[in-house]
Amino acid sequence: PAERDVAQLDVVIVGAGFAGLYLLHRLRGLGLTARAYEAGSGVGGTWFWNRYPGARCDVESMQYSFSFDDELQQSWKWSERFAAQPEILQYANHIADRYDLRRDIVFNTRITAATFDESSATWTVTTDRGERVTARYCVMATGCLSTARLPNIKGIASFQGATYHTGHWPHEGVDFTGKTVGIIGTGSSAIQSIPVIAEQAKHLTVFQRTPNFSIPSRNSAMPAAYEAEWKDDYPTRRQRAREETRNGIYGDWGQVSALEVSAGDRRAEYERRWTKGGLEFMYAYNDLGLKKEANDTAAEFVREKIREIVKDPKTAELLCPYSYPIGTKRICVDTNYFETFNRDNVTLVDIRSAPIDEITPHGVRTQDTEYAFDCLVFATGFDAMTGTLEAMNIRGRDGLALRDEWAAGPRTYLGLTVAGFPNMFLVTGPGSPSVLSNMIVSIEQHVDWITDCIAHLTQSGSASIEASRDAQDAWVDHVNERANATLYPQAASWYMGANIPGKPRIFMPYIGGVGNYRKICSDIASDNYRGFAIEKAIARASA
Ligand code: NA7
Repeated sequence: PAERDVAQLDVVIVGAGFAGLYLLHRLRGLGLTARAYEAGSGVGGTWFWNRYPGARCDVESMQYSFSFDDELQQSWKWSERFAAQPEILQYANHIADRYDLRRDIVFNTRITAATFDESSATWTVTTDRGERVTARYCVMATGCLSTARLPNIKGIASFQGATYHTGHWPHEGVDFTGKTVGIIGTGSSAIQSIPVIAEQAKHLTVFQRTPNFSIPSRNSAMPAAYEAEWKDDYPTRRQRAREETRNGIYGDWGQVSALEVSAGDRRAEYERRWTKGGLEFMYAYNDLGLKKEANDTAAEFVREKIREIVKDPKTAELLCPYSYPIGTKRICVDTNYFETFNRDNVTLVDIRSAPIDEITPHGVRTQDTEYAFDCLVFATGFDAMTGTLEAMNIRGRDGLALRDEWAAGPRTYLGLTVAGFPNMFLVTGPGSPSVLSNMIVSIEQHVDWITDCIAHLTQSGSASIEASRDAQDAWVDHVNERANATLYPQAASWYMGANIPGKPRIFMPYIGGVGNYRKICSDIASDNYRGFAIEKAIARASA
């Protein structure tokens, strides 16, 4: 074979985003040899690739940051309440430098395959540079939204102007000054970029298939008193976020049903939260994700706001979401999104009623109109949660392909492991809270659990760990049961795989809450890794 063996390690890590970085740091602490392979030319994962204008995190920076090192969290200074992409990328680079991680990261290298060898209980991963690396453990720190997806619209390759996908934005940036621009999609990436592109472009046309709920962020420069209050109380707040919340975000969580209070009080509460801004709007009552009637009160409040903000009543109505309960598709957080539709240089086109027929060399043709553009922006999302894993040729026991195992939807034990794939771990995999949570909180929990598990195996002289089919089946049932008790499966969302034609419709993340989930994971580990088979010695194949 043309491949060359380049290394033998204890652990091979795929990806150098926040998960891969923290893993490297923790594994080194155990004295293990670990190396991360990264397709990009730098660290940061999501924040390395998604450089579109207006990209920022919806979780406040005081919380979207690592908590494992108090000196780090005390010394790092965020400039805004919601940091923008360049600052988060700077933070990722700071992590890499501070813990001297770069010497164990191989950049510009994509893992194309990973194969488990039963006789030695090791993984061999293959890179797109023809290298082969062998390791006892393989950890997929590949992110949940890392395979960008272009729509399959006829003629897409024929467009002669510049095209961009928000998830693969050019490093040098794009200047839209004087340009006529079309953008397809109105998800979170579009909602963040549209106001910024509109300020530059000569004209921006937004092609909307499904309107989205969005809450104003009320972002600002970081208030010094706010930062100090957080830093003083960090240990308590971080602990509460981890252990007591549904999504790993410390905040103002309402404890009562929306239906228990008077219409007047409810209105005042929504108003207060809308004025404050951010995701906390969705925490107003404890049943917004559970009962349609409760959910309707919040949804209608947001629709009223859209009608108030957007001056043209027809445009306002088109921007109002009706087809799914609020929050069951990823809620968006914006800066001037709805306001942007009051600009003279912005047009909203409803492609639900008149779909796009084709992309032409000069623009977009819908069923009733032809539009000419200098540039086209695809804000069309990702093959979420499974796309990146399935794009690799991952083979476990008996040559079993992960792709085949997951043909009817992903199956995992705890979102951390897969039966038939010993010694492979997933960080924030399907079946874990992942995308329903503050990702950094979930990443820290997964990395800590994985590192503790590897430490346990190493100390006990074990060769392999593997989830049992029974434990996995029970976990998948539990994940589905929890999802079905909520309103979430009612939306055609990427949580459900609904954005990818042909992808099985399964609610992929675990909705039982990060606090509960953390406890389940810890209990399983303390109970001698319940549901896992641990092999003491390596089963040597006869020569
Ligand atoms: P999303 O949230 O998946 O949004 C993709 C958008 O693109 C959404 O509005 C889609 O409409 C639209 N889309 C996708 N395919 C098409 C086609 N074929 N035609 C027209 N419109 C299309 O991706 P984002 O990048 O915005 O956000 C991803 C996550 O990143 C976000 O949730 C945060 O967690 C951060 P649809 O709704 O399917 O009708």
